[in-house]
Amino acid sequence: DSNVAPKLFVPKFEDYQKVYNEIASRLEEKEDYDDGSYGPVLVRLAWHASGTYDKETGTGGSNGATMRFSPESDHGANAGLKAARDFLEPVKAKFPWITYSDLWILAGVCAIQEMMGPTIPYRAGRQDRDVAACTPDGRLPDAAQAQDHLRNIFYRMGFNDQEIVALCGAHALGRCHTDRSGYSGPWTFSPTVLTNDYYKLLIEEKWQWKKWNGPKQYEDKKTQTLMMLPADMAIIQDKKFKEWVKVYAADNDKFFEDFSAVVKKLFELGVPFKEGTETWTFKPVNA
Ligand code: DDH
Repeated sequence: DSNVAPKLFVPKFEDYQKVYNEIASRLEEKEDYDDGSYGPVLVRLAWHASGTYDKETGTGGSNGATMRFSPESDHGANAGLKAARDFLEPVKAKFPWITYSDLWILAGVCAIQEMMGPTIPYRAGRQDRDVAACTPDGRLPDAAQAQDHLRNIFYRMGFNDQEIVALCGAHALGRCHTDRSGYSGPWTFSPTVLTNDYYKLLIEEKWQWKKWNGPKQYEDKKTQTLMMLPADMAIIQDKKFKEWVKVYAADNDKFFEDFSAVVKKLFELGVPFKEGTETWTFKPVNA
């Protein structure tokens, strides 16, 4: 019957779990990439896609994946994230029905879970937008600045002090690259496993300025192998922030609980989900 419309493929939970599994199976594919995993840079891609949100104008956020385009891809804060976007291209080619916007966030969720982090509930439904939806430069935090700047940036997204500190715990993961941000080194000794070590190290170690020609950053006095950005140190220099650093340093379960909630909020900023959109949790592959 020629009047029957072709059946549209409507992806379900199982289909997204397949995408999750594909990403998970490829995270450690290239042994010589950084610390052996694409996980950290995928988390950073999802965060920079989301962290452009402005609650006053409703612009920015993960709905759109506008970092595919210049000028947003060229913003200084996004240097190096091409590695993450390129990593996901074969996944997009294998599952062409998923939007880039949903894929980037799914990759962030997958990376956190596969790096032994908490479950991050996920909703699908982001739509890709074109270059006109690119956000202006300057919406993401500047690592050289301190608490006033952090509050300006994160209050604009709609977060409070506790949430700011919980989000910063992501720096347990990954490292700084001199050819990306200019900074150098990892924050923790296990940059591919999510733990509350970032908070413990902030409190327990002695931090000193690193003597080098690069941008101002801290190193741990004991081993001189770990780093903190000025913006990281700000959360123990500020009394209100420091209270939360102490809470998370003392209690990994509390950190995981709050981190899951705040990352879900971050990843959904400004996303116009249809009414009745289901919340899913993906089954970890490597955990
Ligand atoms: Fe971050 N981050 N981030 N960050 N971030 C860098 C790397 C990573 C700041 C600056 C930098 C968050 C908050 C802040 C991750 C996740 C998150 C680098 C190094 C800089 C600089 C980039 C490079 O050289 O490759 C600043 C400033 C802030 C802040 O002021 C709060 C948040 C909220 C998250 C999150 O995911 C929720 C991750 C992961 C990395 C490691 C990337 C990698 O390639 O490894």
